[in-house]
Amino acid sequence: MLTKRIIPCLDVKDSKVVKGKNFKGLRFAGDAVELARKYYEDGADELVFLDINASAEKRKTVAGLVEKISKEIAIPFTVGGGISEVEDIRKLLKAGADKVSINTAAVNNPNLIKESAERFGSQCVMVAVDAKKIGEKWIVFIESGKKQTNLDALEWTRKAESLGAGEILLTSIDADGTKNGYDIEITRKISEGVGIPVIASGGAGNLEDILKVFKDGKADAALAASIYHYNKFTIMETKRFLKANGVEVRL
Ligand code: 0VR
Repeated sequence: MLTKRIIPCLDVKDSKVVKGKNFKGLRFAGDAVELARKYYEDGADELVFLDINASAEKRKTVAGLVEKISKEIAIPFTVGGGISEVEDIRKLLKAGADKVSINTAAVNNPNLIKESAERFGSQCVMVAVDAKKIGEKWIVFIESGKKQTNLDALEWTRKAESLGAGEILLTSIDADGTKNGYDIEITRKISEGVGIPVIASGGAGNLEDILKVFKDGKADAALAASIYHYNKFTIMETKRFLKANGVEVRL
């Protein structure tokens, strides 16, 4: 039996943790190393670090930050942002990441998923899917939510799985930062549509939202940023609430 995972997310811009709404209006939310240590000590199951304005020249800075954070925590640590080739992944894994999250580059070059899974193992390869509801469909957006694709989110996650992705990180752009709850419908569709773990992301506002994404959304893990950065709840409070409501978690 797998326990459900609680995963805080550090969205990082120029080495500072930031938080916005619907991927916009980013404001300072804390120091990356301090928050990573705080979440680890508070019982996080994993940590996601997302360099949201990644670019080639920033790669070295990110690797340095990854190295610092990996020395502070003893839980699985996923790094994403601007990863576009196998060599980027090798460097980040060497710096201390346990997994990488690939988004834009996977859409532009799906073979990168296959190549990375063959080289490093599927367990290292998370495919991040940022989706927005348009009409009755959820469409995949890339480039930090700026560029709409013609991909249906469910079909894309299935293709990513077939290429070797070990996990899906599904973020609802509509829900991101709103604290109005996760997008349960698309989370459930994708959780039921693939055979690999799905991490729900975007919208967590209270403990009931997290319970709902596990119970109704069928997610394997819940990622959250706002509610933890702004100290609305602790991770331990989250886990105790989930346990009291019948969700198996690691306490
Ligand atoms: P909360 O709704 O605050 O829990 O946010 C969870 C999740 O959506 C964010 O941590 C993160 O995935 C949002 N992502 C991106 C971004 C935010 C700003 C700019 C770009 C991106 O590319 O994913």
